[in-house]
Amino acid sequence: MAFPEGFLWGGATAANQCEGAWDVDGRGPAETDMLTGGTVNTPRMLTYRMPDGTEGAVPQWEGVPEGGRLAVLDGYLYPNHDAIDFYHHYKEDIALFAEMGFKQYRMSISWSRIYPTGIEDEPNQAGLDFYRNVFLELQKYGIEPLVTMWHFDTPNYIEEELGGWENHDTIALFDKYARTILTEYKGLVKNWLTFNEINNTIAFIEMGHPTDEKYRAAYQHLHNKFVASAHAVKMAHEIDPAYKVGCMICGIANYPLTPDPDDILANRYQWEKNIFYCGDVQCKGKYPTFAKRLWNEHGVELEITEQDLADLAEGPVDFYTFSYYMSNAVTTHQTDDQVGGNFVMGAKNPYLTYSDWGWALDPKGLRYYLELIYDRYEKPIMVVENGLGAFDELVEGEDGQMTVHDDYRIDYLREHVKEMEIAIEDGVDLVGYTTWGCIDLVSAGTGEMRKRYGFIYVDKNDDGTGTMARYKKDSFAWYKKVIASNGADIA
Ligand code: BGP
Repeated sequence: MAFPEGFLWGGATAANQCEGAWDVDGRGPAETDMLTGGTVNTPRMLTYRMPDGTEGAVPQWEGVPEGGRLAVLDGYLYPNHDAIDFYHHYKEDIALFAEMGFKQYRMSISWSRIYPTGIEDEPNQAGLDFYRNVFLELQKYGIEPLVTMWHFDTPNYIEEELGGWENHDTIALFDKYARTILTEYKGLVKNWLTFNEINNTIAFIEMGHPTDEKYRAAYQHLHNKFVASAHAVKMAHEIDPAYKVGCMICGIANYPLTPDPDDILANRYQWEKNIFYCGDVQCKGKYPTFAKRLWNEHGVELEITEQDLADLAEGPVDFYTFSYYMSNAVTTHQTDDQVGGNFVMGAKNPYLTYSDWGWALDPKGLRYYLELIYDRYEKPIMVVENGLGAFDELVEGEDGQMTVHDDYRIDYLREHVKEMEIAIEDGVDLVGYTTWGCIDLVSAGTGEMRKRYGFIYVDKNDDGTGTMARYKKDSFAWYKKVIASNGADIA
């Protein structure tokens, strides 16, 4: 049997996409609270108010006009405000995860529940209590938490008043937050991730209208996060030697569309810019040689201190994690057949099929990615997001219970599990797998509820209606069987 004993099967969520209770018990706002819903063709918008009182909305990757401040406005729907109300349903949800046999549950802590603006001296006790209760509930069932410290939700005060991640001083605020949670949850948590899909910072600005200045800001933003991540790793090891800390990369397998040497080079550079740049710094503790070329392309000059470089060298991560949904084809040739997905645009690959949201379905790309990355870093790896966002239809099952017949989801997951198995046989030290959105939640990219990933259906609609009732889909029983057999029975 390929999957090693103790393999960490489970599921993943993020605070901003499932908790709801956005302004409850002292939580402060984050940018994700001012994001509207979108669709596959229309972007999520950030809503804002100008000093003169005029109001407006811009696509999320554009940023608000100079002087504007994010604001919750009348007439807009903000899906993350209530999400699936995990804040009040966590006991019921964790019981369902336990019923599936989860060994691990990946979740994130919302920074602004702990420090509402980020600058307080003392943490918000109600926020600390909430996560303690969640960890205790997981402990009851023997489920290991895998905790992401940052999943898209910097306190808004830091973003707007202090310059966000472009400001080197934000590192110290993150240090304080990291120290608080690492100290508070000692004994309840073993495995941590610092920044979710840290590499999306560059891909994200490229979705809009990137300028050299935007590239400079994005690379500086990343540098500051690298240093904060290295601090967190070092701190974690000091606070509890049993702690292990990983990086988290948006993992997209890139292929050249043609054998034209220009495409081969462009593809390699895409790997470097989008995937290796962050992984190398976080796994090796130093910038790779090609960083210079990337910076020079946009005349970027970064503020990097000697101390920063020393800190990076002292804080390489213990393991590598990534999300995997799709591959991407890279070409220098003109192509009308463009596809987008997970914050990246590429050419359409004629050998693949695509999801309803245009994401390439490519299980073999997962094996490709795992083998390539393991060879590069030789650190334990976890796939911490994978899954199919699809339309689900709630119907009455044979037992009279409401359910979803989601064979398409089972097929998708099965094919990916098969590829993980081959990668393990080929020598990859793969130690865990948490499928994305194990319970339906708000889509990060489009803000939709109807883009569903879960084994558990949540009765919540895009217009905000719904009872929040939870129902088991067919995939629930399938995954339970996969976990119980440690991946041997995936039929
Ligand atoms: C990743 C994020 C998740 C998640 C997932 C699916 O980018 O880490 O937060 O949402 O992709 O994407 P989407 O929600 O856009 O379907």
